[in-house]
Amino acid sequence: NYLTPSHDMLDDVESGIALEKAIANFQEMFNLEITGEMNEATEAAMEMPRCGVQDMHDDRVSITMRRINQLPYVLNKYKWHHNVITYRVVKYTNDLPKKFIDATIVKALNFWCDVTPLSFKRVDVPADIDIKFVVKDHGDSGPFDGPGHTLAHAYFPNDDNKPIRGDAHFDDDELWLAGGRKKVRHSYNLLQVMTHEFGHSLGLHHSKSSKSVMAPHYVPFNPRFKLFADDVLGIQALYGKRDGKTTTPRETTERTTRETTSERTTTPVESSTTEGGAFDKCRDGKLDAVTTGTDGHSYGFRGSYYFVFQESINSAVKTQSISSGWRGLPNDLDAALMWPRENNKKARVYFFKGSKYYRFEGRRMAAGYPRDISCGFPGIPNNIDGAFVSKSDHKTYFVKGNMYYEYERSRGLSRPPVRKEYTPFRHLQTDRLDAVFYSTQYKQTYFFSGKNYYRLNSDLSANSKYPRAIS
Ligand SMILES: [Ca+2]
Ligand SMILES: [Ca+2]
Ligand SMILES: [Ca+2]
Ligand SMILES: [Zn+2]
Ligand SMILES: [Zn+2]
Repeated sequence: NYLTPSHDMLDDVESGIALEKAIANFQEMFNLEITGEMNEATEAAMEMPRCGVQDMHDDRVSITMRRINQLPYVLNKYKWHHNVITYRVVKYTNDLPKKFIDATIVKALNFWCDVTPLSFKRVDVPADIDIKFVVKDHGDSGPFDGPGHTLAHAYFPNDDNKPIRGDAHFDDDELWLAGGRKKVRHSYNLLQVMTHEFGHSLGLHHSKSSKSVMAPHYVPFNPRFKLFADDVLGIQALYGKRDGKTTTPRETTERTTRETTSERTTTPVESSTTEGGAFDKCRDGKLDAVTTGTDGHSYGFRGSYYFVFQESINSAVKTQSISSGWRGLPNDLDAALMWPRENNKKARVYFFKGSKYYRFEGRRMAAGYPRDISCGFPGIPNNIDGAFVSKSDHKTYFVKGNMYYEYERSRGLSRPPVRKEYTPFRHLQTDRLDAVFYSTQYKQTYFFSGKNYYRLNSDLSANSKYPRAIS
């Protein structure tokens, strides 16, 4: 039984020797002095808010793995044998808006997705990982305990095929927070606890490393929360790496910090422009990507250059190299997308190329990028043509060939992809897009194809004044 909280287990142990051994195990797990007897430090450690999955287990396989590796992570005997893991939200908490909880689940799963070949798909039927917020007795063998102490628990993948395997339960007697600055008793950061529980859902036991996400105790809110090297090694020991990538989160941070320190932000307005040759290249060819920037300007990208649209869509000047204006961004982009400010989320620009995407806030690339589209935008294919937020229904659309992927920022793909004729843009006079964007500057959605660009009337009917040529 994986679910018995350790203190209950201790109560149940009848033999004095077994109790001593259990206490010694607990002390080892928490890096306490190993005495085999209860003392103040041990008691305090047992009372701290924590995960309800038990630390001590006699799983021979995992113990052996740990000895061989000499590492703090501990693996379950079983793992999932498919790479697309499904999840479902069975019951929400009222502590946070549903949209925020949805987005937090995606974010927590993405930590594991980023470093493994796994991807995660939301479904509305019983899933690998069924997620619910519940109180006290909730139908399994691990009733919750009211505010504090046990915060959540999850079930390991198992070979018994029982539907509960993989499921993650959260104690709704806790107050779940988006951040962690509120000084309310028994309030905990949801992202951190979810990431930990999903680690169990995928087959990780508690880690002995206190810095690990898989450490059994709740760690106070950390705005820079992410997987620790030990978590990455643990999950990769089960599932392998993503694309044979060897980057650990720690290496990524160091590299990004260095880049950020030496960064000299260049804005198109301040710096000198390269007109002539480079500009001509933009005039006679198709665009790779267009987007509104977080500054409200309209940007176009082609090959190794970008430019800023001026007073109208066909007067683009101030051409510059992508490497000078958007540090870290590759040439020959597939698409770009701006998600505007929403609730407490900042406006962000996303760039797409091949299987990767890049997130920018202003002109600065966020740490840890590029990431895989299959993690950050589950259900969206690689090598897309364009992406935009539709002004008419406020939905995000990804376009590849004649297929449109309707996407919700917090939940992901909202329905299977459809051909253009089944979308609100069916009157668009082209089936092949190079780039598309909603310009906050011109308050219009523009579709680019070859040397032409299009727009629809406000009721989305065909506009006979288009196409026009990109000048
Ligand atoms: Ca399940
Ligand atoms: Ca509790
Ligand atoms: Ca494109
Ligand atoms: Zn746990
Ligand atoms: Zn439960």
